[in-house]
Amino acid sequence: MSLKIYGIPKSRAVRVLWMAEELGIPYENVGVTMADKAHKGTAYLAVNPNGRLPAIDDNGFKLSESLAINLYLAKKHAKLYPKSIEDEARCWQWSLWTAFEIDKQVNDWAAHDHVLPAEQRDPAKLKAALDVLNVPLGVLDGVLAKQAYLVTPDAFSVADLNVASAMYRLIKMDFGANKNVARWYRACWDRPAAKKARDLRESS
Ligand SMILES: N[C@@H](CCC(=O)N[C@@H](CS)C(=O)NCC(=O)O)C(=O)O
Repeated sequence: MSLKIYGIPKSRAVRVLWMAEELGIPYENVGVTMADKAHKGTAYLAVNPNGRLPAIDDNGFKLSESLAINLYLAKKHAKLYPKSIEDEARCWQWSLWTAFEIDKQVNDWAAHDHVLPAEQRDPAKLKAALDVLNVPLGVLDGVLAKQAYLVTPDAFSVADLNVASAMYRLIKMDFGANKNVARWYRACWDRPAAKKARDLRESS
């Protein structure tokens, strides 16, 4: 198998699994976990010296950072990747935006909504996390009020995949006034490849 995707589907590897499913390429999911500290073991550190999931080994080419991996795979297989340099830059913009504006914020909210054991959840921290998260969600809503998808106005691209996949833990969120986010989020996660990735995650 030429493409190895490291990381159990319950990790951020779900983002890359979604991409691989969209591309319809063969891959092997190497189920490195955090539970047994395999992500800090010598074998995995040779793939990703940061000791974080996911990473890939594509025929000897090793890469980490889920969003960068997806940009690489989409460009390599010429699918979900724009043709113009401007749209390519917009895909980078949305991917960096995801890393800085959404990734931590989603996890902070999810921790106190459903991830932490019930007795450790704090309603005050949940509200504070929502207040922070609502700022980028409002920005996203404004963009999606004008177009169906983030970069190519009427077509799903790697930009949508990177943003929506990083929002996995909002899957049960009521987006409230952010109705354009709600519509776009459903459209992204209703894709067959997204459902496959979600199944892999939820059945593992
Ligand atoms: N920015 C990285 C974040 C990777 C990351 O933090 N992954 C988590 C699992 S979802 C991890 O490996 N945590 C273990 C650790 O930080 O030691 C990416 O998007 O790939």
